[in-house]
Amino acid sequence: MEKKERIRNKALELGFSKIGFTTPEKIKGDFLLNWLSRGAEAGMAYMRRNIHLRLNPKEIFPPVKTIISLAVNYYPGEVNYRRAKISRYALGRDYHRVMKKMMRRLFGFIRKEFPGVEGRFFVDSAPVLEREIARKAGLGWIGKNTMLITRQYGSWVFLGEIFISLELPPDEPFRENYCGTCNRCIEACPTGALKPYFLDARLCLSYITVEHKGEIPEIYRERNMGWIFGCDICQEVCPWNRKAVKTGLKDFLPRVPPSLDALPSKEEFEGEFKGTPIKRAGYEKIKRLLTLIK
Ligand code: B12
Repeated sequence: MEKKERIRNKALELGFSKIGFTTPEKIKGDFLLNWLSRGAEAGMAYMRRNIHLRLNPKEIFPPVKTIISLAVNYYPGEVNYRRAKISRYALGRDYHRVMKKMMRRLFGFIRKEFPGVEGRFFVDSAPVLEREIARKAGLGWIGKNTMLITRQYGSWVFLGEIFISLELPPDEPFRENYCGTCNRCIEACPTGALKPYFLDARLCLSYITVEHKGEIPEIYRERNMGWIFGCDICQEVCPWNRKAVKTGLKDFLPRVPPSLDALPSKEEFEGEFKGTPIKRAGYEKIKRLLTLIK
């Protein structure tokens, strides 16, 4: 069997939904520079650091010859939201941990099959333009809501990469774009954070609820639509997410209720949300946002 085929089969066996192979050449980064020049990264100062690394994957891991891009479907099935909504990506176990574990296994397999191969794997954990790399590896296209959208699972996928020193023939990049004239995500965003293929984090409910430190901006008070951790609106309205398939991974099934009806005590909060992304927001912030939701 071809080398790529063996890796692909193992990845699917381990629970990955999609896999693609690409080369680590320099990425044309106009979109990143443009995004930063408009201040759209808001308070995420780390996005300004290491720009050269984001655009030059080889600088992250010089021996790299091939980047393996991996996607995992995390769609938790239908969610009945009430007040104080938690976005779907945060309902299950923390994806960083889950994906790292899966990637460690896949990399272990690669090393066994191809002795001497060196590598590194990342999920959000390095300055990597994960969506653009996934597109280049053929996994899907980048939609107007800036999400990487796959034909089979829509945009409900997490992304991760394994950089390896083994040279493999790259897959065809995804060149089509199936957003067409649809603008549902742009129209649905309650804060006007989205323009086609551009997201202004200063206005994004996901940024405000998850990343933002300090005083809660006025726009959140006015238009939070009930989101207290993350926001799924630009994905919920996407026609490509209509036929989403429920994840086959138990780790991503909801472990916590999707809506917080009342404020738990600090101890309850820390216990209940242990191991999920929401704990990272911290009790005080959730408590504050709960007083502001409509
Ligand atoms: C910073 C960050 C955020 C920020 C900023 C998001 C953003 N759109 O840039 C905030 C906090 C708002 C955020 C929110 C979310 N995030 Co986030 N985030 C990241 C992170 C760490 C970096 C993204 C980045 O580099 N942004 C800078 C911009 C310039 O790059 P970009 O995202 O690739 O988007 C640009 C391209 O789309 C580019 N572009 C590409 N092709 C084309 C083509 C054309 C024609 C044009 C004009 C432009 C264009 O234009 C965009 C500029 O806006 C990544 C992990 C990673 N290391 O990549 C996760 C990541 C993007 N996030 C992820 C997720 C799940 C989310 C949320 C869904 C969580 C939630 N439910 O609340 C939301 C979605 C909001 C949204 N619509 O993007 C996933 C996305 C998976 C996917 N299928 O795309 C990632 C990949 C994490 C992961 N490992 O799975 N996130």
